[in-house]
Amino acid sequence: MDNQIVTIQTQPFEGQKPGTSGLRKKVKVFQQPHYLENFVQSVMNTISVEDRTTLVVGGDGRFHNDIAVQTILKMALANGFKKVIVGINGLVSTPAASHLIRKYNAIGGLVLSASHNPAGPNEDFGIKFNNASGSPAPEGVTNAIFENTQAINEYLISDMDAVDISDAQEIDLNDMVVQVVDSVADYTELMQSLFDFDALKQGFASGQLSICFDAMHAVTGPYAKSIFEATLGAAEGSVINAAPLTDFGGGHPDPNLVHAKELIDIMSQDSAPALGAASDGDGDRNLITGKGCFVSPSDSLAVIALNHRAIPQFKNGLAGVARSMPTSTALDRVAQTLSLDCYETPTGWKFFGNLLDAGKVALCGEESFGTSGDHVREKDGIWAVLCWLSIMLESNKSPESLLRDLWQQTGRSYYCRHDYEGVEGDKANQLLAELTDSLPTLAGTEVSGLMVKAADVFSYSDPVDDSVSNNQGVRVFFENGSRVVFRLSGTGTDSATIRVYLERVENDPQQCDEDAQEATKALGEIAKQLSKMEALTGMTAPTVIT
Ligand code: VG1
Ligand code: CO
Repeated sequence: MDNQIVTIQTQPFEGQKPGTSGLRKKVKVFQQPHYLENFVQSVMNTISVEDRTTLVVGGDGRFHNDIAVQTILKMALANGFKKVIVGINGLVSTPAASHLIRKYNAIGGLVLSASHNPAGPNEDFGIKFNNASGSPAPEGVTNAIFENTQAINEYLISDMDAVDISDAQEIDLNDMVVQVVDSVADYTELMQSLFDFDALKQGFASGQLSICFDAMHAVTGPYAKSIFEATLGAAEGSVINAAPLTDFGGGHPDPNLVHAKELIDIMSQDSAPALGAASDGDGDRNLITGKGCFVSPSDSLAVIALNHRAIPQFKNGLAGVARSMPTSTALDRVAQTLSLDCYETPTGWKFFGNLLDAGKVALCGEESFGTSGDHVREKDGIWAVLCWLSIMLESNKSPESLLRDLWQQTGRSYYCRHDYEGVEGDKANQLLAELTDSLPTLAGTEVSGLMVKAADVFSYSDPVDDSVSNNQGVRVFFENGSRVVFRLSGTGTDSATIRVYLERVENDPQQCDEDAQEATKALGEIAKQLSKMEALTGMTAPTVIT
């Protein structure tokens, strides 16, 4: 194929700073001439010329995915990459992308996704760089990428025609090979190597297992159909909303109680299957529910840790476990019971990468519906569902009774997250700043009947490379074991979102049956009071409660 490498003059755009999980902006922003190209060149500039071997590219299929994939192919060629692995039609879920990077020994990957954010011409797009271990780039790298975006004055691109990526095939472009892969097949094979598919298949055949999996019209539909229906024999129709759409059907593919309402309704009926699950836009998040029984993500993580022996991947034991700081301490209590090391990291999967690479942990999770093991370096929705199915099969228990076992053995963390969305950026920053200023005198004071034990701003020292990440959220601990955490979201595309995380620990097994939202209501009021929420933002109640 004939092509010329062209050097295009450009100027920096403001604000190309990767957030919690890559660069996320409105599609309209990404559609500006040079915008995507500047960022991609800045990523490539951080990879030395001799390291430009294999690159993985793929995304969640949202609007603009196809155009971005072709742009990246042209830039990879122009920047001297030898090979690009791309999913058929540019579709690859986030965990599957992490797997492809590892499987094909790539130097890294560009993952196109804004996760659960809505998609379409007026909605969101995103891009992030994952390193050679398949992990979202750590802060040192994202900072270097950002510095590049601030100084960039040219990028390299080929003028070749669009590459046909509609079928699994190898295309030789002389200087670079484009290998189009069936990532659904690759990922199915990976899951097969981690779980006992024969046993699960029998579980479905005997009726002990049944599932409703809501793919929310996003990228996991084909993966879920391949694994649950075609391979494990779940009834046809077990996967709902299975066709990926560029606008996710106009919905909000965020697997939580608010947005996965269709699934929650199915699971509240008498005819509900044994397990209900959903995943998000890019397939890294998961929601777990039994019949009329929602499992909070923090509890899901703790149940998987407690029952890890039922999961073939962990049959020889767990190296250790980790959770993000706002995630409930249910995991810590399980870790203590099982004598496992337990790490606490800042929000965002990139902080688990070093711990996983160093073999210090093999199971990680976040309160935001993220769970995964050491088989990839991303959270992995379908994997978490397979963990639950394996545990249910071995124990012959429902999600509800597995939850009760957890609470009986280790007490319950009543947990809730209150999101205050649509806040003006300045006001959100002011709220956090004033709250931070109030911390030194908070310990020892009483707020609405609760004594404050300690309060701080969370700072993380990575035990592997000693890098330090400051300012990772405000924590207020109370004498009775309750905790309130405040932080600003780093994944939004316009206004700010203040996240308030509430946890109340109940050690009495007889007192574990309350509704979580009710049980944390008083803490929510205390959080509002402490942060002067109403006075500073005008908001009297959260916009989303999960
Ligand atoms: C949110 C979650 C965080 C998660 C991140 C990316 O970040 O809180 O736990 O890792 O999204 O997940 P933030 O900064 O908005 O709180 V995903 O599935 O959106 O890639
Ligand atoms: Co996601």
